[in-house]
Amino acid sequence: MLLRLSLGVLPFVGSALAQAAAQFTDPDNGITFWGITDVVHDVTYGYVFPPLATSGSNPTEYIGTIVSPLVNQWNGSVCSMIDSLLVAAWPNNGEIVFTTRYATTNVLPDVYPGPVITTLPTSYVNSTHWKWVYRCQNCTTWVGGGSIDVNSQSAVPAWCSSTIAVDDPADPGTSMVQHTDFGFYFFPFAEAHVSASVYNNWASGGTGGGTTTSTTTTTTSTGPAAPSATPVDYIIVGAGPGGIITADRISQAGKKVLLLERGGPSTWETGGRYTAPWLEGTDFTKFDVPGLFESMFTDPNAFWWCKDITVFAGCLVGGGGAVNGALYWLPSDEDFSTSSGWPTQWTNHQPYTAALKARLPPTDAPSTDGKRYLEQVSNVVSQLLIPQGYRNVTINDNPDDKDHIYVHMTLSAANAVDQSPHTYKPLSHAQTSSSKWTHMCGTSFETAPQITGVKTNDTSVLNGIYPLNPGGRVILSGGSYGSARILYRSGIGPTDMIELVQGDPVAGPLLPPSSQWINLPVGYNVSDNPSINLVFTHPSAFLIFPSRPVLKNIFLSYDNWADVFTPGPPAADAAQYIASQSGVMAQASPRLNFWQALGATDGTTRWMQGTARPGAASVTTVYPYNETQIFTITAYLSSGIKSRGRLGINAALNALPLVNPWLVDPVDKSTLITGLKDIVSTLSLVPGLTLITPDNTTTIDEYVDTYDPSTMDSNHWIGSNIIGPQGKAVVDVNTKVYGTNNLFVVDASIVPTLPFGNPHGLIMSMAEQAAAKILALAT
Ligand SMILES: Cc1cc2nc3c(=O)[nH]c(=O)nc-3n(C[C@H](O)[C@H](O)[C@H](O)COP(=O)(O)OP(=O)(O)OC[C@H]3O[C@@H](n4cnc5c(N)ncnc54)[C@H](O)[C@@H]3O)c2cc1C
Ligand SMILES: *[C@@H]1O[C@H](CO)[C@@H](O)[C@H](O)[C@H]1NC(C)=O
Ligand SMILES: *[C@@H]1O[C@H](CO)[C@@H](O)[C@H](O)[C@H]1NC(C)=O
Ligand SMILES: *[C@@H]1O[C@H](CO)[C@@H](O)[C@H](O)[C@H]1NC(C)=O
Ligand SMILES: *[C@@H]1O[C@H](CO)[C@@H](O)[C@H](O)[C@H]1NC(C)=O
Ligand SMILES: *[C@@H]1O[C@H](CO)[C@@H](O)[C@H](O)[C@H]1NC(C)=O
Ligand SMILES: *[C@@H]1O[C@H](CO)[C@@H](O)[C@H](O)[C@H]1NC(C)=O
Ligand SMILES: *[C@@H]1O[C@H](CO)[C@@H](O)[C@H](O)[C@H]1NC(C)=O
Ligand SMILES: CC(=O)N[C@H]1CO[C@H](CO)[C@@H](O)[C@@H]1O
Repeated sequence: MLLRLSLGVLPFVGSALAQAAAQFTDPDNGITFWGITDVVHDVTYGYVFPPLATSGSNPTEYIGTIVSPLVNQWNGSVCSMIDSLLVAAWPNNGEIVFTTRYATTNVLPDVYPGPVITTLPTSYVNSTHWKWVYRCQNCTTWVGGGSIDVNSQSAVPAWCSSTIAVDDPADPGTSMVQHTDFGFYFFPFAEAHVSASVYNNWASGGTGGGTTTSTTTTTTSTGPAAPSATPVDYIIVGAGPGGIITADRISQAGKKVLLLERGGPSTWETGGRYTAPWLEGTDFTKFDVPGLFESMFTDPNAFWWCKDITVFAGCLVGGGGAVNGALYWLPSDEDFSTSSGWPTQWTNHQPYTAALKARLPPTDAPSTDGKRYLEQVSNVVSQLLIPQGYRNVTINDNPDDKDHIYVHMTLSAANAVDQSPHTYKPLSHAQTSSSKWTHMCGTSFETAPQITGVKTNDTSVLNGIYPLNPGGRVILSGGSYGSARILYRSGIGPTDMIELVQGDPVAGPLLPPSSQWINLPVGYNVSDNPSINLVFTHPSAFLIFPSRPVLKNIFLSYDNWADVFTPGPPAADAAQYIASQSGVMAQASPRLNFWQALGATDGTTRWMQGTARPGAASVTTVYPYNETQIFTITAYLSSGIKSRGRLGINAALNALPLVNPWLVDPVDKSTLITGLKDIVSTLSLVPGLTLITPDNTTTIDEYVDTYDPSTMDSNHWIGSNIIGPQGKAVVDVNTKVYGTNNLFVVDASIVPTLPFGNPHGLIMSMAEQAAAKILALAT
């Protein structure tokens, strides 16, 4: 099979960057590696470095590890890759054979002689696994000027594996096939250093514990000189769509509000200055320009992702709203109905949705010249849909009309500048009580049930605590994963999660005594749209940027959006955007969206959303195809989904899915299959249109059966702090956490069921309504 995978992975089409490294200790030797265990093959990769060059010796080496299962005597190779330097290994007759290769082109890489590798004594092959612990010297810089920045906070190394055995397993210089699978992960090189004495002990085969030299963030301030922070009426933790809107509306009502955001600024207006080289000298950051959306997933300096959440989550001002595709659908009545799980008091959403619409008007033609660009995909896909009875509508004119409609992609962007949710920003920030509010991580709450303040990692205030005025309230808006974690760290949630916090040396001692823990289903009931990609070719050229990059290495081929950040779009498109915010860069990659109701065998109705865009993140076909002709339809199952999963934390307090929520319910799966078959049912009516993934050697049923569940992630997580009745839910009708007097949650996590489309429109309307309900409560 020809397998083309690209780094240009869209959030709603894949999750190649979904993992973040965490620290773990090898029980056989005490080495504290940083790394990951890839979720598909269960292979662990880790690295630990000597002290930073500035403070110690050995700046060019590291100790690495690979631990791999021996599934079915599988003896394919596994590799660990930093930039283009690849260290591959495989078992052979009870020993581990390894090689270093340097990958520059789309051919088999040559053996690369520079690195000096020593296998350390705690390596072995047992009946189920092989484990390799190795010292790699002369491994952090290489010919051609490449190097690892061992002080970087967010590098992106790769793992790769092949299920095909190397040609001659005894020979390190053997020829080997291209790796059949790979992934990337975030790696904080700056954290993964130990002292010289500890490193040198391990590097010479010694064992025993070591402590990292990196500064561990502690949440308590010990300085007696730190002053108490000024109390406020409301502390809102998290500046995503939920938190910004809530802060804005509550401060507008005259309350004194402190908004705390763990990340830094994003758009120009919020103080962000990170931008593409072609935008230098303008007031447009990466987060302002809709057309840069796909570069969120290809930029090696991806500081905006939360590094302690294993799925995509934005940790910066605007949260997910600053890094998302800004697809913007106003909620329908059904989205806020009791049958969707909302309490009766929430069904009158219209005034709040109208307030949102007035503040953040949707547009399906964001380019300031009113034109739409690169519409070939729309033209082809509408030819596919019209014979199925689809109608062309303007979606946000009538959000209740969703069956068999197709629409232009619709953005929350005013004048082709990404506005979500930044139109709310100036008001709220002008009215926060503190000029200092970013880079502040809320960690837990003081003294439930009556919360008196929020504990943060800010060492400049007494004990890191921001206090409330009498009658004050805390509103948690940290997102589906972030909010759940703060609750666990405050003793609120299922016991198994709080016990993990108890085991943490920093967070454990800050927990209240177990008699004060509040047992609520925090993290249960989560839902996310399962999404499946269909890839097509059509003779229309979909090439966005004619200057395709050279293939970077043996297994990565960039899709066409990869150029948008650097070197940038063609000069004329760049100039047009800078001069008048018009043209190709005025919108994100999707072009056409469509919806359809699907009757299901359990007697209920489920809905399917389709999103079409030029390019593809992954193609699997036995036939050759023309890369300039590919486009993707992502089909998501939306309203009516029954499947639920669970999220939580691990012992490192990283937040992660514990039980995947995609297609758990068999009727969800069969209904999505029906929808996919409907999409392609009119294929033969569109001249020149070919489905290449799955191709005609694979049925839709087989395709869905073998689809990697982790790539069904749509980043639309909801439900971890579900609203509903006492005993079943986490927050009550006013979004107050059960068992507390003054702790509220306003973010995606309270939403009981997924709406018709991408959720941030619904989440913002929800926040408008929640702010009104909270303000209406007697203090
Ligand atoms: C890559 C991606 C693409 C998406 N595309 C779309 C799309 O096109 N259309 C759409 O409608 N939806 C999209 N979504 C989903 C949408 O962005 C989210 O549903 C939405 O952002 C959720 O809003 P929220 O306020 O609940 O949480 P978030 O947006 O996650 O915001 C939470 C905020 O809280 C901060 N925070 C968390 N913990 C703490 C703490 N302890 N202390 C201080 N601050 C903290 C975080 O840094 C973050 O800023 C996408 C999401 C992602 C990740
Ligand atoms: C593993 O390698 C050995 C030696 O080359 C070979 O005989 C065996 O068939 C391989 N096993 C698999 C499952 O490929
Ligand atoms: C490190 O590797 C490079 C590249 O192969 C080589 O030129 C250099 O001599 C090596 N340095 C040492 C100290 O081995
Ligand atoms: C083999 O090694 C792996 C990795 O260290 C370990 O998890 C596993 O328990 C070992 N299996 C046996 C049978 O000893
Ligand atoms: C729907 O029809 C209108 C009027 O002909 C047209 O301007 C618009 O582009 C069409 N929308 C789509 C998504 O094709
Ligand atoms: C608090 O945490 C944030 C987010 O992790 C970080 O940027 C900031 O530097 C931390 N502050 C302190 C004082 O450690
Ligand atoms: C690929 O498709 C483009 C656009 O249709 C076309 O111009 C080009 O000739 C095709 N290339 C090949 C090799 O067929
Ligand atoms: C399958 O697709 C290939 C490539 O598009 C085509 O050449 C072939 O004729 C198709 N086979 C069938 C049975 O339709
Ligand atoms: C409102 C709701 O559906 N709550 C459910 C959340 O999950 C817990 C644990 O599975 C259930 O008991 C609740 O009924």
